[in-house]
Amino acid sequence: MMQTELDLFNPHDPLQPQWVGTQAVVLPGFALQQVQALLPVLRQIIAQAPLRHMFTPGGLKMAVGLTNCGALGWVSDRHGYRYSAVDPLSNQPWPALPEVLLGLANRAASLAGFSDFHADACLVNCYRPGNRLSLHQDRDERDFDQPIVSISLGLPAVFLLGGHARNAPTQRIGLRHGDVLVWGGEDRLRFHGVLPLKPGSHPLLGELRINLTLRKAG
Ligand code: MD6
Ligand code: FE
Repeated sequence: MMQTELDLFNPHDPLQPQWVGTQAVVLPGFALQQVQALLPVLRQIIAQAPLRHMFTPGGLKMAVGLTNCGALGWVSDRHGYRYSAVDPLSNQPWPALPEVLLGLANRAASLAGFSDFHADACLVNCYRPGNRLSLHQDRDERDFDQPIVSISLGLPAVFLLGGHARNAPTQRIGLRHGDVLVWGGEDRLRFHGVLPLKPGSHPLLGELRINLTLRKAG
């Protein structure tokens, strides 16, 4: 089925923000108009700082491919999780955070009620069918008053939004190509993850889902 047909049979109104928490909102299709500008920029970032599979502190290799752009990048290895100003593969700064991404993130954050978002880091996560992201909290950033803006591209995924305890019930949120999720405030430290990606092929990205999360890390 073509993307346009999928959109026509979309179960929810593509324009209506969906609040999934008191300070967490999905903006369906919010990034769609920027996709054509984003893809070459993303390609450039990945050429400069290649996707890689990082190791968790416990020694497990992450299934999701990862890279970063911005002044700070999230890294994981046997010593732990942290933000680093240099790419450990090259010992060079990460690629700059492109204006097209910053502008999009600021507009999304404002709509969600966060009008002074100052992103300095963008984590690029690349999923292939079968890849998942286990439940976690994002707590390596300095200022939890700053929100996180998450942009989904390519294959759809089911995002799990939990509570403040790992064993709290989770809600399932469908994230499709072009959807933007903004969360912050009292929702900022909720556990979350991504269910195994279903097989499929996206017209623009193929057998891939890319998630961009912009944060103020430093
Ligand atoms: C993903 N996202 O959607 C993984 N974290 O592939 C995250 O881990 C995430 O989307 C914090 C805020 C928004 C997110
Ligand atoms: Fe996260």
